[in-house]
Amino acid sequence: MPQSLILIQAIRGTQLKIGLILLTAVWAAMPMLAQDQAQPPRPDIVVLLLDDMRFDQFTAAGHPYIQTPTFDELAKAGVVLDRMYVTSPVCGPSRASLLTGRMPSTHARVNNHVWPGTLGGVYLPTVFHKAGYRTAIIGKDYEKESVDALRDDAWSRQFLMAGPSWPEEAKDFTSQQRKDYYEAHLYYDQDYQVDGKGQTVMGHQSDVLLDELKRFALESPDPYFAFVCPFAPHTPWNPSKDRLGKYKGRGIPPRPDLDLDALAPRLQQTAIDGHERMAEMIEDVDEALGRVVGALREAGRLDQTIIIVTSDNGTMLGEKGMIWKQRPYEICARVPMIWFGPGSDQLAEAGVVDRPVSQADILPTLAGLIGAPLPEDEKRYGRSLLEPRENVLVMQYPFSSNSRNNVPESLAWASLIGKRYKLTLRANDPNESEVYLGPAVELFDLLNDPYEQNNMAGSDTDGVLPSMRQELMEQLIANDAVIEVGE
Ligand SMILES: [Ca+2]
Repeated sequence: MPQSLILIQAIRGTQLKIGLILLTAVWAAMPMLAQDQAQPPRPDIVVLLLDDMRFDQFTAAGHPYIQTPTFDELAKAGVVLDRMYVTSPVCGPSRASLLTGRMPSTHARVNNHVWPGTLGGVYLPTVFHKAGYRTAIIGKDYEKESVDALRDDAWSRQFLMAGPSWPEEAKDFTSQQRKDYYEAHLYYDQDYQVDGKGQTVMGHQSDVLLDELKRFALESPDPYFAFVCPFAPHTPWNPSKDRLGKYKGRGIPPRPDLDLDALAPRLQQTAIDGHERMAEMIEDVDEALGRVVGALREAGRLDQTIIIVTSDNGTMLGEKGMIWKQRPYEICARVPMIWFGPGSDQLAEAGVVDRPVSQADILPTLAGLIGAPLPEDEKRYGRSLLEPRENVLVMQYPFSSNSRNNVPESLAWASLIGKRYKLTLRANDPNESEVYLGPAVELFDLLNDPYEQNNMAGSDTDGVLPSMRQELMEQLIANDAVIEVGE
């Protein structure tokens, strides 16, 4: 910074003091002011990643009975990207893509049971940490075994749900004991790992985590980045005691593709419970986030804060006669995406509100916004949301193995999703695994058939299938992914 020597006269009472003080001169500061204005903004940033929340589960998205005043306020003041897709509609691969900008095929966290030694490429909190941000992960941490080497440098604060104080018999991810432990303990009076130390915190998890965010935000010198990951509204569906039962009897919001009769009777009740309890659980998060927003407003920091509300995948609860995620349908692959605060005007102007965008784009967008450009990485799929895409890629690996060493080589299915058309190719099912089920080729006109009920693959009256198929295969090759399909 250029500096000038100037003379300061200070008069105190009758005493005249003359000092030479090294200051930035007024005339020298003028061009600096212009330069400062050109510097990228340094907003505080909160990414709130809910677990399994569908794109239609907040009031502003048209849900018939849920009440989410905080999400709605943020959506109204900011922007809603209505066509946000995850890279893969299941927790592990999706979250790893948000943190790296890579597709599952290139970060290698291809399903929930595979933890690669490293995710490769950049790692979101490290980018912010190096840019001078204080960073925090609060809640569900699903990549810890993939990024151990990076953790200490990446997160300034870790407030993680669960930890080694879990009983030994509940540590096996797939065991009945794990399921029982979840049912009994998850969401209330849980164990947390706070900067590496076990701690039991009383109260509902959504309150505990959002209160931790409030504490972290208010105590942080500018700027901070917080990655907040409640387990809500994931199963087990345990809303706060105050809200439990609020929507009992309200049932499943009607949709043309809702076919409860196609479900076994015991699953019909599960679908109904799921819709009602998830609404209650999302309201818990909304209310807790409302306290954070209120505190930031009171502290005069809300205007400088980006708040992103999104989810790692959607889920079917009776729609299409299924209870499942990991399917290519909109209700699984498309997620809510609210962007509040700095950057929202640019996103609206970029015309991406109703265009398909990828959740892998969040990291490059935020990095560009704070002036921390990412190093070149030809394996990074994500790019700035300010550069609209024609189509987005979604992929799904099989989920049939519990072995961490058994990395599947071929995809179960892959989709190319454009503004109007959506093409899905499915592989032949070698193991009769659930995620493969469905036609080998599906082509939907999302404009005229938003519930994906009329597969046009056999007719393709619009003649879009060959070019979409070619682009899909090219994108898979570019992302090191393989799908074995017939001609
Ligand atoms: Ca999930």
